[in-house]
Amino acid sequence: MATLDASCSNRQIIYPVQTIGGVAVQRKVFVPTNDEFARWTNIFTNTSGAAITLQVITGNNLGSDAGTTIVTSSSGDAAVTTADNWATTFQQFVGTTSGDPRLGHVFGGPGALVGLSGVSFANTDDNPFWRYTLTLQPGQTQAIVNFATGQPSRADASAKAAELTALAGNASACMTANELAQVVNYAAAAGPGNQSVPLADKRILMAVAAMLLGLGFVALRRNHA
Ligand SMILES: [Ca+2]
Ligand SMILES: [Ca+2]
Repeated sequence: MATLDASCSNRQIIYPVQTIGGVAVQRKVFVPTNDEFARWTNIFTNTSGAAITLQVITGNNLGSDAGTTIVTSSSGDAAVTTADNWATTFQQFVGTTSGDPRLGHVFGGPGALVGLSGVSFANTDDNPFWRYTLTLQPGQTQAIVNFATGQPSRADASAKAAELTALAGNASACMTANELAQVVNYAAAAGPGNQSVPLADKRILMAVAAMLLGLGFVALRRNHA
């Protein structure tokens, strides 16, 4: 059963560890009171005696349905690729306004040890997903952190997404030094050792994050922003 993180003023939900094919998996979800984002920390520990390479894949339901429209990405274009650190989307306007917030999706930070190994992000599809490939030595732990932000304007969504790639300040609140050291998809977090080890054991692991963004971000409206 999930519990609230008392050391984080109950602003973080801690999910129980599940073991999947020799990997212990745990998720923590944090929503601050003083900023505009949700943070997913997914923690993977190799509990087996051999190296394991796994694919970590997010699953998303943005709530923007067939109106899903990509605004931009960290490279400055509307094509989301594995080279991007973030992307922003919104639900295409009907009439003069959209009741949905503009969304920012943060995959990682520049210069990180581990970037995206795959991404599916397209207009009209509100179920985008992206993938990381991790290699864990026996006993090793690595963590992947993602952020989502809901904002009143497209420009605000892009600005907040770019800010979160630093994984600093509010973005790293309620993470221990040990947890930050395990994060591999943000350079600022340092991350554990290198990954240049032969792939002894290939497995597929789907970490499905149900990012039901609409639930978290209501009452944000602005015409054509
Ligand atoms: Ca919607
Ligand atoms: Ca791009």
